[in-house]
Order: sequence, then C-alpha cells, then structure tokens
Amino acid sequence: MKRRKFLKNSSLSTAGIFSASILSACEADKKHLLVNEILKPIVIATWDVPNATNKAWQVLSETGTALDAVEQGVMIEEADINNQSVGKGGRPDREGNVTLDACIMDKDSNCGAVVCLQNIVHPISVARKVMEDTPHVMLAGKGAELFAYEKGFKKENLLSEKSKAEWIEWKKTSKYKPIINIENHDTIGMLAIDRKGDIAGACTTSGMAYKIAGRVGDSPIIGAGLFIDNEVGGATATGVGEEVVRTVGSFLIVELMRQGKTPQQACEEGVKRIISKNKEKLDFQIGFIAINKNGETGGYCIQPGFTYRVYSEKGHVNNKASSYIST
Ligand code: SD4
Repeated sequence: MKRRKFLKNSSLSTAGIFSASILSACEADKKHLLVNEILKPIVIATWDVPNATNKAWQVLSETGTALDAVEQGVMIEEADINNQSVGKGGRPDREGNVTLDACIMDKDSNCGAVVCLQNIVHPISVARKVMEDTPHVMLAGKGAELFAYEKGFKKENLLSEKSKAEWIEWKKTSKYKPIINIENHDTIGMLAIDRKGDIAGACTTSGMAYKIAGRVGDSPIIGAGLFIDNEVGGATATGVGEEVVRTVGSFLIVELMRQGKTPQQACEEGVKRIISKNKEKLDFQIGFIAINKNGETGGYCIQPGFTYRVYSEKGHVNNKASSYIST
C-alpha cells in the first residue's frame, strides 16, 4: 500500500517535473522566437544586382508573393543587355548561339525549368509557365521554345553586338577556361520571403560562355542550382555548374539548415563539400547563398570576390561573402 502510494506520488512528481520542464522549454522557445524574430519580407540575390533586388523588394512591399518577387526580380537581369551572363546579351556557346537555362520553385515545392532555350528573353517566365501550366517540371531546347511561343512569348535575337564581337575574338584561340568572377559567374539566383512568411526562389543564366552546344549547368536543375523547402529555407548557387551538380549543392544546404545549421554555416559546408571532391585543383569559383525561415541569410564562396545583395527593412546592402581561399 505504502509502496503504491509512493509510486503514485513519485509519478505525480515526475509528471510535475515533466510539465515544469515542458513549461520552461516553452518559455525558452518563446524567448528564442523573440530573439529570432522573423525578418520578412526579405530578398537575397547572388552578385551585386541592386536593380533586381530593388524590383523584388517593390513587389514584396506591395504585398506581392515571394514567387512574383523572385520572378520579376531576376527578369531585370534577363532584360539587361549589359549583363553578359544572363538572358538577352548573354555570351553564346561556341557555335555562337545564346542558350538560356532557368528554374523557379515555390512554397509548395512546385517547380519548373527550361534548359537550352533560345530566342526568348525571359526564360524564368517560361519556367514558371512550365510549373503552372503543364504536368512537367522541365522542358528542353526546341520543345521549350515552341512551348514559349504557344504561351505568347516573342522571338528575339539574344546575341548582342558586344557578345558577338567577343565570341569572334574568342574563336581565334578557342581556349575554354572559365575566368574566376569575370567571365561567367554572374548567374542570378534569388530567394525571397514574403509577408506571409512563404519562401520562393529563381535562378537564371546563359551558362558558361563558349560551352559545347547543348551543355547545361546547375542553374536550371532543382536541387543543384536552386532549392526551396518552405519549412526550412532556400539556397541557390553561382559558379561552375558541373561542381554544384556533382554535390547537389542547394539541396545539401537546405538539408544542413534543416539539421540546425545557420545559413552561413550551411553555405560553408556546401562549399567545403565541393572542395573535398577537388583536392587536386581549386582554380574555379563557386558561390552559395542561403536563407532560413527566420529570414537569416548567409553566403560563402571558394575564391574571394563573390558578393550578394540583401534587401530587407534593415536596408539594401551588398555583402562581401567570405571565401575558403583568402586574398
Ligand atoms: C552554369 N552556374 O551554367 C552557371 C554558370 C554561372 O554565372 O554561374 N554563371 O554552370
């Protein structure tokens, strides 16, 4: 009897301790939430692309969705003839054709992509149409182009005079060697959180300059060049796409954040994974950026020189990413 009473009391007191510990955990959680108040809306993009982040911010401020913000944000770079790594004015493949890759992903893990698309200024919008108007995730080449015309996109020559002249010059030696931070690392990857706290991302590029015709990099590949999980965060990449594909870079970074890493720590580990597969030679650039559900951001790269833009109520800032190799 005595023993039963003891057990009853002890289980009561265990329950008491348990509920007390739940209470204190809740208190701690509350404090955690207060410390990590969600910063939204917010947009982050690879490289110094103030016009693009400005456009995305405008959409977010006018209560637009993260999806609209990233699409309209990257469209600024796609239309900019002076950006020779994205959209119109992009550097061509070695046959002289400008071929574009892009993908987009929303809060519900819907995604769309186009690869090797020619004659269309806004591959990101075609990717969005693939996501929203077809049962597919990716369309390639001629099929993607015909689909774009069906959807009302206009045919345009994407090869600018400047990119054409440089290509003709390049043909004299035909040396294929990516130049770090200069030649072909201006892919725009953009991640945003809207007022509702939903996350979306977009990534668009003309790929590596003077690539073999038909080559596709990481940028239009969900999980490689871009990945979003609305419960965790998002990540996107720039640089030599083959290396990002080999490590499924953006997916890796989101999963690392799911396991508790900050966006900065996750980007660093993503870059280090690539480095671990390239022990012999590190003569290329990779840059990752990431955002988590709280609106915390991070960026990291192999070589110095990679920057990323962040626009939030705290301001509009171009951040220098820290790098594995120091200056
Ligand atoms: C690619 N990641 O096609 C792209 C290249 C890039 O700015 O970042 N260009 O591999």
